Amino acid sequence: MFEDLSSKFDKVFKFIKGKGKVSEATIDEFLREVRRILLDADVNYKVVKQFVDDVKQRSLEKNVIRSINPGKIVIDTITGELVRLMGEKKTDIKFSNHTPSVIMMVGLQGSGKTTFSGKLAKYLKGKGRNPALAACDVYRPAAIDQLKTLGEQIDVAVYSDDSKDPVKIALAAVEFCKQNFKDTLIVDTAGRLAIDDEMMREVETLKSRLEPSEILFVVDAMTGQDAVNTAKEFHNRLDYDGVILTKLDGDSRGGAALSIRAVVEKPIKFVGIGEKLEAIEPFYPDRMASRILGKGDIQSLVEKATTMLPEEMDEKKIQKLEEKLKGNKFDFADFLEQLQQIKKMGPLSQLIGMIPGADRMMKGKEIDDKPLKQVEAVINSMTVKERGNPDVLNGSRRKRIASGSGTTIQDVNRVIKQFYDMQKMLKQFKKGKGMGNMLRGMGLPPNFSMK
Ligand SMILES: Nc1nc2c(ncn2[C@@H]2O[C@H](COP(=O)(O)OP(=O)(O)OP(=O)(O)O)[C@@H](O)[C@H]2O)c(=O)[nH]1
Ligand SMILES: [Mg+2]
Repeated sequence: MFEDLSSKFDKVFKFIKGKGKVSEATIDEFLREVRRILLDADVNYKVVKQFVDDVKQRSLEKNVIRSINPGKIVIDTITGELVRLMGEKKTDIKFSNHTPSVIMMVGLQGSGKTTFSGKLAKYLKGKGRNPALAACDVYRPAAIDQLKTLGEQIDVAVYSDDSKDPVKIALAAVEFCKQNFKDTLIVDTAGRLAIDDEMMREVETLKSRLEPSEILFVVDAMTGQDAVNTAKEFHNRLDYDGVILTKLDGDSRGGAALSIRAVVEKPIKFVGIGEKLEAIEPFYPDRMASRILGKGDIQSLVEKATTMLPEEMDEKKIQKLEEKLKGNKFDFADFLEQLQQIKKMGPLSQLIGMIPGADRMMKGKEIDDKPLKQVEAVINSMTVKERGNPDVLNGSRRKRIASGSGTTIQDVNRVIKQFYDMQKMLKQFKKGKGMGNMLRGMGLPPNFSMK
């Protein structure tokens, strides 16, 4: 996410960090560079101007010119201003005090409304709510089926009928919720290629008839400044409550994420970071700033791991693992289990982005889950005896495993080395509690930095 932006900031930060003392001219030179970086990232030019002016003024207020550590002052100010730009605090979904709370999705065609409806339903279900979905896109022939398929995947009821009238469908869905004790109704609406009056009237009518507790404007982050413009137009007509930024997993330059809040004064509530239903994250301005500045997002990583642990790795499993480690019995079967844990957390490319500095390190490199799959294939080609006693893996066994798993001897050797590395690392965690347990569940190295 935003690798380009991060590496440019990194470079310009190095410039200012190297200065013992600065003049106002140096600050201006530095800020001109910052301005260029933001414009290159497709941030709205008015937003950029305000941002740069604010950073300058605050830095001067903090006496940056007299300071012996001007770099720190400027960088801290930029960090703070980025957070402010994106809205300071995470903003939650609002629910009404009668049921069902209605959450309505609006946005252009292909922005990700239907996908996000599914993601949100799954997310809210995980938070203990009992949602249903309403299929109000009556124009695109496959739209209803698309939502139904999503609903099936997450075991959430989808209300649809063939009345061809979105308002009627939505009102009937509200009744459906009341009868079936659903506390939340997520309404998926139809998109258009561009803003047109008919679509706007339709969503306006839906708004006035449904009185949603929340209208979410869904927008594709990859569309940059266009995203900001449509956000504004929708806002003028609908006065929605929050923005959903989708496709942040693509090579979005960051412009939409950084401009939208300032332009429409509505918070970004969630981001979509993939096509899968679990690829949703609440939007935390401070964490996003941290990612943009290449400092990673340890908090989200920790949350991902800890929210996963209770169901995936219960106390018993942890205890069993601990006993195995004590007796030096951590074997390939356990290794495989660890790998599966990591896989459950989502695609590697997503996790990498949360590790400080890793985005930049991996820049331009293809991050795929293939190596993980290869490791799995290798372990799967081992006999039970081999999994339990890795030490028996001599040359001929390795050769057999390679041909059985469709890999090479080198691949098998690498997997075996990784296994021993992991075994070593886990031993160091033997007595570790809390963070240690968590990292162990994730297979991260013990010297993993918390900065
Ligand atoms: N990579 C990525 N793809 C996404 C994300 N969200 C949605 N998509 C994809 O974008 C495409 C369009 O998504 P939909 O949810 O159908 O979009 P929509 O707004 O409902 O589109 P219409 O119903 O035609 O208006 C699909 O192929 C989705 O899989 C995301 O966060 N990341
Ligand atoms: Mg749709």
